[in-house]
Amino acid sequence: MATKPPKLVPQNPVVPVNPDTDGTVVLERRTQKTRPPAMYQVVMLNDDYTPMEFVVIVIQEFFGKDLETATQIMLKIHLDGRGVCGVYSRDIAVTKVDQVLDAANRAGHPLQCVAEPVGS
Ligand code: TYC
Repeated sequence: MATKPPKLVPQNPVVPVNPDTDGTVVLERRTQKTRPPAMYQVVMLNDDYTPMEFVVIVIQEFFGKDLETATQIMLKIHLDGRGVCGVYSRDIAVTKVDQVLDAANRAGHPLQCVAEPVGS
């Protein structure tokens, strides 16, 4: 008759107990887990060909500015080479850029704009 191998009895792992804490575990509460979403500015770039009137209309249409504010932003871009049209969460900013580029392409103007993280 074959002899059975001895049964293996599962053992609890041996964890050394820190005598200072007597095995007590302290869970720390996290004070802040989430950060507000990064914000992106939609920056419009100057060029020599897009009519000023078209830029003013685009800024009013897609960035919700009134005529005076849109004109000021357009002139700033014209003089400085670039200007911020608005600040949004990333998805909204990317959508604004798409809308502007689409409108410019349809009208045959080379107008460019980009979304960039605020503070970069
Ligand atoms: N510089 C253009 C012109 O003189 C006007 C312009 C302004 C073009 C702003 C692009 O983002 C722009 N007609």
